Amino acid sequence: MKRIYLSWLLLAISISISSKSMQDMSQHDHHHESGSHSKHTAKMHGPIGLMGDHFHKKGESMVSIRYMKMSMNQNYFNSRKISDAEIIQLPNPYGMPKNLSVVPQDMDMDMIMLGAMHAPTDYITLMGMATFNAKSMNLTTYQPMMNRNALGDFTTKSSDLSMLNISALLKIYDKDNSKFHAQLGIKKNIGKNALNSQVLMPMGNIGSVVMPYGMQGGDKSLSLLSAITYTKTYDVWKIGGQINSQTNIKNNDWSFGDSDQLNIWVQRDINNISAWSLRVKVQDIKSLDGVDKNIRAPVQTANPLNYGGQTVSLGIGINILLPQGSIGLEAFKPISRDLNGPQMGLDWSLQAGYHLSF
Ligand SMILES: [Cu+2]
Repeated sequence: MKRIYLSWLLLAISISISSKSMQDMSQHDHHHESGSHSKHTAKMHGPIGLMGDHFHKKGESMVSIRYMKMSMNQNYFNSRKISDAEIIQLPNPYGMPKNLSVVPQDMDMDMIMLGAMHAPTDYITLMGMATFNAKSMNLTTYQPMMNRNALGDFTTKSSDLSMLNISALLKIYDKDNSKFHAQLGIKKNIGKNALNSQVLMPMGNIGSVVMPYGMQGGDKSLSLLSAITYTKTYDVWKIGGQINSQTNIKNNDWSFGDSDQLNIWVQRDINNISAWSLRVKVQDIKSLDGVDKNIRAPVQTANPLNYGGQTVSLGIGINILLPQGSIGLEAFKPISRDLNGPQMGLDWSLQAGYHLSF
């Protein structure tokens, strides 16, 4: 999925919709929306893992808390699984030892996201979010030469307040149970980017090194967020599509690559208070941009090229209305991946969250 293709698609959709939305604006002083908005159903929010999937009416506010877990336990080279034995034959781009000698075995990432939304007018909803993340990785160190036996395992960990972002959701169209809006925002990554950890070196000693990029608290970059989202409700069904992009505009030495994401989902009411969802997510992330000269360990994650790639995942979720607010749960599993490798691939992820509108 190429960035240029996305821009053209975005442009084409905007043009085709804008003529309609002009007509819509002139008649928009009728403040009664039909159906979905006034009638609270569990599908008024999209699947919990989506960001900025809905906007609010003038004067409405919402707060949310979400938890996300990502679990990885397998290395990939492009779309193929790759073993430790193969990885330690790959060259170490930083010189000595000649080959990669430390191999990631599994990684868990936990994130907590606090969000708030407020609509000062019917046309603009402001949205802010803070993300805290905690990462843990287990690795195995191999002898750098000769018979390449495993020397032992070790764990690295980091946790940090990682990101702050603020966006405006701009309503383009909201009529006949169809909603269309754009998102424009900025994301500031504030996580520490040079955290150290104790590691088991290939020579068998324990040393302290700057952790590879993926284990850092953040990258200190500033990014532009943009998205367009369309949803349509047909009685008990709702379908939606979102294209979103994250583009780095300023970084310190290095930053994680730009990303584009396409989401297509369907939701269906189970009863008055719950709805299930099915979502397809296509994610394209560029490799890491820049370099930190202090990150030079003989491990795949120290190479900026071994980041990013494309992943297609399938998510299944449920939203449930509570007497106060609503909860959502969504589980994800990749169905295909093409990772810049060697790189650990996502095995599964889970999101749970709570929304409260007032
Ligand atoms: Cu909201």
